[in-house]
Amino acid sequence: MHRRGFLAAGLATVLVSQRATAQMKMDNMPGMDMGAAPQGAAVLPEGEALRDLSRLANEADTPGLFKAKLTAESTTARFAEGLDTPILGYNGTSPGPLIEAVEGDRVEITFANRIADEASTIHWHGMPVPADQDGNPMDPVAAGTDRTYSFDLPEGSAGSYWYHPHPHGKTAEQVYRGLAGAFVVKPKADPIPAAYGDTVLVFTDLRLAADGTLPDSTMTDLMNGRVGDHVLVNGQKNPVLTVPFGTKRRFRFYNATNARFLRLSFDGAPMTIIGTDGGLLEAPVAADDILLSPAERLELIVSFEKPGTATLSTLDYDRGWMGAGRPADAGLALFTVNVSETPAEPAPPLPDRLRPIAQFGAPAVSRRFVFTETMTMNATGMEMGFLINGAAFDIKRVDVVAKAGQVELWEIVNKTDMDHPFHVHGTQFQVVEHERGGEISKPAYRAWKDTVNVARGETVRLLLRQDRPGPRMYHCHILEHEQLGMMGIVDVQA
Ligand SMILES: [Cu+2]
Repeated sequence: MHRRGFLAAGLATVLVSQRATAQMKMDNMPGMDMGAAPQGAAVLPEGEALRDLSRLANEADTPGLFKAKLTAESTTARFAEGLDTPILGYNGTSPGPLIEAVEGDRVEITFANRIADEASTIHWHGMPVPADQDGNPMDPVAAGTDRTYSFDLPEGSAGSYWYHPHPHGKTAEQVYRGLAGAFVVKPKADPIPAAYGDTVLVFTDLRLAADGTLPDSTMTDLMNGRVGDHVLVNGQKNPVLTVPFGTKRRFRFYNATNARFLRLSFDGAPMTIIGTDGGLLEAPVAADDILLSPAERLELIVSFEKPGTATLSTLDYDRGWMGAGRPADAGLALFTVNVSETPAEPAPPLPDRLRPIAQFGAPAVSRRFVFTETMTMNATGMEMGFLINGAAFDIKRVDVVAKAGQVELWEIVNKTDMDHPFHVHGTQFQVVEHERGGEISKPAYRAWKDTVNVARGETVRLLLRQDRPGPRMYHCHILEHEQLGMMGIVDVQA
């Protein structure tokens, strides 16, 4: 049988026999029901003014030091009128507070894990931090305990990073329950005119039951990654920002969803890409639409050139879906900008050159990582795996040994029926080429990235170098796939 047919048939069998036998073999998963998620039960208000993210205050008196505390704990959020939703928040909010520090700063953030009965960590996604400060699953922070993460932000590290939990077996759940926040590292000298502002938009994905609770994940969620019913921007549904016409605005878009691919266009306002995960490009690049896979970020300048309404909406993108219930992905209005009749104050133009990006030298080592998925039926139900080089993640196994400071070519081969966004901890890489159906294409621009989508049937080649020793994770950033095995450990040796 064709494999896709097998997968669909396997799923149908499981769905029919759900009460009797369906069972997935994995650690630490909450009890789950097999049915489809309740759809459209709760109505969320739209059109409220965009709220600024709260900011994590710097408690240090010393220049060059950023010192603060982040507490993860149960709290409630008011998404739908009259309903308090139990969520997890950092310092009581979801998304967590925006952290803003400057290149050259030392960062000391004490993490207080107040999640009941669950270990957690804080992973500094994309940031050049030492391995033992990076919130790996091997370094859990037990419930009720604190730990301080300390690291320096090197010169040249300005970029749009984020933070989220990474505990073994619980990452997907802690993130969809609300734990994620943006961490912006500012350069000492910024080539982007200050008049453009700097607005962080964190996209999350909410599924809300009629009673206001967050439903447990279903089998469909585990296979495809959990996709919610409402894409939120800074915790709000389709919020509104009003700007004078002629405004140029700098935005940082964060895909902090578990599994939703966001192909976006700003109807009525031209977009220019100026940066990626790891900071600015060499030169601005105009874009009609953009694709942000889970965990990716982009920095954009949007020009609001005529009075009226400019809407940021989703476009169709088929990332591969197993079984029934593929969510509608096109036509969601995420964010609305009202462009007023008042003309904007004149602002300086966007520079033609933003910064140089050094090219890597020739790689000393080439490595190949092949993604596969397996689904087998047995007497107790269905067993499912998302594998790299034929193996599911084992927290005690080192998959790759690398040498600090050495350039490596990584070839990521996706032999599955779904796209998988590939993320490497501890460094930024450069994508060299994509290959699909024998056709090789180069990226449109050179860029620093820590997450790249590897589409179905595609091979992505990238160059990277790990400069700090210690174990680093690499994994699919559909968090349910990471949890079902699509992760490995590279041990970087000094
Ligand atoms: Cu995946």
